[in-house]
This record gives sequence, C-alpha cells and structure tokens, in this order.
Amino acid sequence: AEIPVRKICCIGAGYVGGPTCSVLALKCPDIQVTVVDRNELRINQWNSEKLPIYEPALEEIVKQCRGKNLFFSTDMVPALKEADLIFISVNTPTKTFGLGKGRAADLKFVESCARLIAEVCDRSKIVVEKSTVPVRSAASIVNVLKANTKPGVSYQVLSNPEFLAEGTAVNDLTNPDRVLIGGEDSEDGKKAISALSWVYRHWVSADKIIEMNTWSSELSKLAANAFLAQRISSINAISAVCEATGADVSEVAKAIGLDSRLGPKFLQASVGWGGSCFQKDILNLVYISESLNLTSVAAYWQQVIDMNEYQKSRFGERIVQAMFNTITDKHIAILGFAFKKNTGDTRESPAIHVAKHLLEEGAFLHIFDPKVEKAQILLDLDQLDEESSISIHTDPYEAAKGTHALVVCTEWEQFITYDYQRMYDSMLKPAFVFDGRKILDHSALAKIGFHVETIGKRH
Ligand code: UPG
Repeated sequence: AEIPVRKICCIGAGYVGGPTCSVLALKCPDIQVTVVDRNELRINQWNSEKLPIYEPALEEIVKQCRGKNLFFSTDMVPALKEADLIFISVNTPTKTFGLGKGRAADLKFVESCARLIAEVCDRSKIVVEKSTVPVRSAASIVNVLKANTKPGVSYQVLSNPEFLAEGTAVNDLTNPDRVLIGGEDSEDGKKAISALSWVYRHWVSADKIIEMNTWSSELSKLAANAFLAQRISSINAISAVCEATGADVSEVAKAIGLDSRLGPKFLQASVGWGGSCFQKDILNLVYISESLNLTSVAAYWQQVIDMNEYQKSRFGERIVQAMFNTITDKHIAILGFAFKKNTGDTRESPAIHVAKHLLEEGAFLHIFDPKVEKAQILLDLDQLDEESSISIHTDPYEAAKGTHALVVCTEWEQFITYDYQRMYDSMLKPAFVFDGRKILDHSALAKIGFHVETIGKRH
C-alpha cells in the first residue's frame, strides 16, 4: 500500500515541537522527522547532551532516535522542500502592542511560516497547524499560501492542536486522551486528514483519533484550556470561603470530586495556576468573544483570569499579615519557582507574583528550585544579578537557613520528604511555613513548632 507520509518537517523546536517530534520519531521508524528552528542555540542544544527543555523520559527518546530518523536543524529550506507534511509549531505570544494588545494572539510567526512554505515549496504539501491559535487561523494560513503558491502546487491545511502538559509531555504524547484533526470538508481535505490520521495510528487507537471541521478543532483547544483553568479558579474561589469560615478546601474538593459528573482531577486549590498556555489562551478567547460582540461571554471567561490574580495576591497578603503585618528586612525562603512540578519552566509562574509581592514589602528572599536556572529566576524578577534582596540557592537547607519563613510555591514531590526539623533548627523563631500547594504534612510541621498557614484552611 502507498505510504502517505515519508518525511515530516516541524517548524519550531520548543516545548511542543521538540517532544512531539521525538515521540513521533520513536513511534514511526518509517518516517523521517526533521525539526527546524531559526534559533541556532536551541537547535545546538537539541543536538547536544543537555537538551533545552527538561521532560521526564525525553532524553532517552531523543538519544535513541537522533541521527536515525530524528534530526534538528536550522536549515529550513531543504527540510521544507523534502517534507510531505509540515507541522507549524511556533509560538503565538500575546500581542504587546497595537490592536488587541495584551489579549490577542500574535500570529506573526505562524504567518511567516506560511509565507516561507509558499515561497520555497515546489510540490503539494499538507500543512498542519499545531500551535494554539485563534479560531479561523487555518483560514488565514490558507489565504497566505494560496496567494503565493507556485503553479501546480496545492496545500491542504489541517488543525491538530496539542494537548500535552509540561512535566508529563512524553506520557501525554504516548497515551493521549484524544487526537483532534480538523480539516476541510472536501475530497482533498479528507485525504489530508486520513494521511495525518495514518501517522497517529502508528501508536494511537483509531477510536481516539477524532476528525472534525477545522474551526471546531481550533476552538476545542481554547475551550479545553479555559475549562481546565476555570476548574482551578473555581476551587480557589471556594478556598477563600474556606479560610473565612473554617471549612477545609481539601475536604470540599474531595466531596465535589466524588460526584462522577465532576470527577476528582484539577481540583487542587493552590496559590494560583501558571504556565504558558492558560493565561494566553483565555485572554485570546476573551478577545475573540469581544470581537464577535459576545460581551457577556468575554466577561465570563475574563473572571477566570481575575480570580487567579486575586488568589496570587491573597496568598502574598496572607504571608505579610501572619508575620505581624510586616516583613520588612525579614528573610523568607521560597521553595519552588517553576509554575508546576517536574519542569524548569517559569512562564506565568505564580511564584514570580508572590516573590515580587514580598520584595515590594521589603523582604530578603532565599530562592530554591530543583530545576529552574539561576539566570532565569533573576530575569523573572527583573534583577541583573544576585544582590542583597535576593539569593538563589542550590540546596534547600541552605536556602532555609536564617530565615523567618518557608513559602512553598511549586508542588515538587521532594519538598514533602525534606527534614523539616533540620530546617526549623536553622531558622529564626517564630518560624513560619506558608504552603501554597497544600503538599506538606501540616500537623507534623506544627508538632516541630512551625506556625503553618495553607490555602483554603484556617490554621
Ligand atoms: N494546577 C493547580 N491545581 C490543579 C491542577 C493544576 O493549581 O488542580 C496548576 C499547576 O500547578 C500549573 C497550572 O495549573 O500552575 C497548569 O497546569 P497544567 O495544566 O498541568 O500544565 P500545562 O503544561 O500548562 O498544560 C496545559 C493543559 C494542556 C495544554 C497546555 C498548553 O493542561 O492540556 O496542552 O496547557 O496549552
């Protein structure tokens, strides 16, 4: 039988393109996968011993496939020319200027990919939009391609949003809940859909591969992220009620989650959600809704973001209040700076918000995270170098030494098993713990002598 796709090129070697293509290469030995990016440093890192991103199990896969059927390159043109199928997996940041500033997604990178493809390709291709984009973006890609296509060449544009979460990327890619493929309702459209579906069927069962129209596929991605963030904002809203009444948000979450219609996942109250996707995608949904004159819809989803801002601020304020309304000149250890466990990514991390709040109140911060690089922490806090108000530590016990308080901002599992007696002994008294992730054993900490405060519970 005819093999529909022999060579794949992916533009964008980031958190989506890198892991997705690595798993693809692993599962499809008969397909050659080339990941291209104009960022030479990043490509060099993908070709080196130390990959540019940390994901459990990723390194083994890259080592196994690299040089065989997985390649990382800055040489875009030949890779695009040879490919039967091209993934566009570039970033779509929130616009920082002009119309839609602060909310709309900036599609300039997606558009320039489409222009480059049209310029260099001299045979027909399937172009797959993998970046998270506003609804109807595929139509814009089609427009740019059509207006610039060489004679005899035609394109099919598919939407195939990625649902992997950071820290579990390899597992999410290997065992996806579903794969969405949106395409044009025409004979050529159907052919393109079945070609991409053939690629996924190497390791995903057919019943999990869902075909739909392009706009549904694009909107499903935004909607899924909005629903996920909304669940966290909802439980965080309840956590504020708990703190004010004496209810315990863990008990409430458990009770809610046992309703089979709701389910137990994504009900962990926290200092707030972060990450590169939720904020950007919801802002995007809000912007699209407003553009379509759906003001009530826009206001509804905006509240999910507002509640998250409220939660982050509330946690910072609570720290100050508990420490006798002043933290000026006090030393505070921040445990965890990444936006979630098992990643070194700090994009939109609630830890940044909390740290800035504490700095504004005049505290000295001792920051420790198992994976985040020192330079990244300094960058996030707008600091050029370590100075008197911030020190970055590679050992949690060193970070805790001489501080008045420990503030947990990320749910790293290793935090659970630290020797808190040892930390307590090296800290100033009264010693506080503020658990922004509800992961520590609070009664054990109280027994040691800590004053413990956590989300969604009166101490
Ligand atoms: N979080 C909580 N409580 C919970 C669950 C998560 O506070 O009960 C926080 C978590 O700590 C993190 C944020 O929510 O700060 C987002 O977590 P998660 O969704 O696991 O990470 P992402 O890597 O941002 O993944 C989301 C979607 C994924 C999508 C991706 C990019 O889960 O499906 O592909 O965004 O769009």
